Amino acid sequence: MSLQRQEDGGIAAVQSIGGLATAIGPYFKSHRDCFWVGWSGVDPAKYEQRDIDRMTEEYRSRRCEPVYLTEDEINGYYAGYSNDTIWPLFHDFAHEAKFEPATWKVYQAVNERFAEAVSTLVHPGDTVWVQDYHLMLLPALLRSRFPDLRIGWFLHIPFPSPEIFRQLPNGADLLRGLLGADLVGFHTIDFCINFMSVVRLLLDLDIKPDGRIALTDEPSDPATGSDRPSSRHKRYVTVEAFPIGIDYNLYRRTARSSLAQAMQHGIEAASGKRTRRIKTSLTAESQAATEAQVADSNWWSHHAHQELPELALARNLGPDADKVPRKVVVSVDRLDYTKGLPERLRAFELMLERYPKWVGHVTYYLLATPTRENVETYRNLKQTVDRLVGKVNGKYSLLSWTPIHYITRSLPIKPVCGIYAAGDVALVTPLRDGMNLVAKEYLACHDDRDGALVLSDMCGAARELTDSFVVNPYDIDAVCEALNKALEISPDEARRRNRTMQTRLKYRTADLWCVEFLSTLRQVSDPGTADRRL
Ligand code: GDG
Repeated sequence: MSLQRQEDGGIAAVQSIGGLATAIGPYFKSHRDCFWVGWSGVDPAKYEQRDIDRMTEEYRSRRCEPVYLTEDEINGYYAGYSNDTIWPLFHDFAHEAKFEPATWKVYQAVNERFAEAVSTLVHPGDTVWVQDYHLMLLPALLRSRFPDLRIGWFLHIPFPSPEIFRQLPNGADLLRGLLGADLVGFHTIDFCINFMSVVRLLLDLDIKPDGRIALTDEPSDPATGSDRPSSRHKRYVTVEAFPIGIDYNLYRRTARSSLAQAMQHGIEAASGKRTRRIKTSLTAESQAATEAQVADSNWWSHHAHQELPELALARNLGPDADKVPRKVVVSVDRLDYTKGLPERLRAFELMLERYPKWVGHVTYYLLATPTRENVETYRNLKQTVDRLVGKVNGKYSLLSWTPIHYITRSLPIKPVCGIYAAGDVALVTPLRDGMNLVAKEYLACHDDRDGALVLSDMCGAARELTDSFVVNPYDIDAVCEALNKALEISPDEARRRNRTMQTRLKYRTADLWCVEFLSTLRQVSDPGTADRRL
């Protein structure tokens, strides 16, 4: 949630979009004993001091402590080091990562600002849960101020292999920052292993067989002056995987709300699933022309190389056109280069080319929510996706059918669930992703219903949702084939596959994820328990 000034001068709360907000929002709302410290989303230079005071009050009344960042700080810390250095590198897009000493300095300074903000709120023995790659220095900054804090840190994105991580000029500093925590969490075991390998490689620290990293809080022993760690000050950092879940019932219920159903029915009608068939979707005039030309075999021999899509369709399918079912493919993503949108669009295009029976019958609803528009790579990506959607639509559109419905604005949760519910197939093919909640939300919206999931092997969710059609998202051919199979799956088979995955998702919710992380944190940071684990 962030506050924004409205045209009438008032201030309104706006829901943040993205995995972190989706995952932790419900826990935060239902647990009144916690406080959220975060960037205010507001540039203080654009407001009078009394407006800032009002906003601060408003935030605090919602148990939030705002950290106000200047435009330079946002550029250096958020757009810069966080999203132009760490984000691409951690997603294996090393060629996109920029290494600029200036943004690193701002990243350090802003982490200090967060440490100050948290310091005004905590007492010894309190628990602080630091979220994500924007605040990798914060655990150590807090540890040096409050040695008795319980500190956890969770990474929502992948943690890269040592070969990739060691490219980061300030990598060792980031690791030292993280080792201020008692518990360091990732979505998957693979990311834990990467992290431990990197710690061993860059910091040469001792890692116990159970995965704990042994540390000393003090760099040297004051009694002897030696650098040998004093066992009195030994502390352990536990590394563990906590695969994040979703609020399953929220998505299941929301998909059944009247607004979501209106959206679902609207999509089904627009794609012809509910009412029309391919033949009747042509206007009478064009259909007559099509039929006359198809009947004239001589015409075909001369014009086959320049046939209109309607003609190709009629020729290829003939009377069987009516037998091909209408289907809807959906996807929901932030417009981010890690989500693999261009590759996915190429696979969809290939599917239309290789399986012409789907032309006129499969409509793709692509919700691509704008994000990080102040980073150049994201603006370029938007242009690439615009162009590809235009290309496919230009190449395959019929008079009354458009292959891709492309929405580039953020929608409220009910229409998003309506889109999920309308999808016979969800195409979720990130090139790299920590978890990917969209795959899970789709399955929740198809509770007790058919619907097929095509899922990238490169996301954490693929480790859990093994009954989906798992594909390599870089392999356009494989995605095309998986999409075709998913479109052809029988309802019984789809339900059978979904049931196993849904059972898991129903149990492993976002709320349980929070509870498990926090109880593990309590356990590993309790000196008595920690000793027993030695
Ligand atoms: C990070 C990691 C990890 C998207 N557009 C709209 C909208 N969304 C919601 C989706 C979903 C969320 O945003 C996206 O979650 P993802 O998990 O797919 O991806 P990231 O934002 O990159 O999240 C990711 C996650 O953190 C959690 O740890 O899974 O790997 O990258 O909830 O529904 N929601 C609404 N309107 C939109 O237009 N209401």
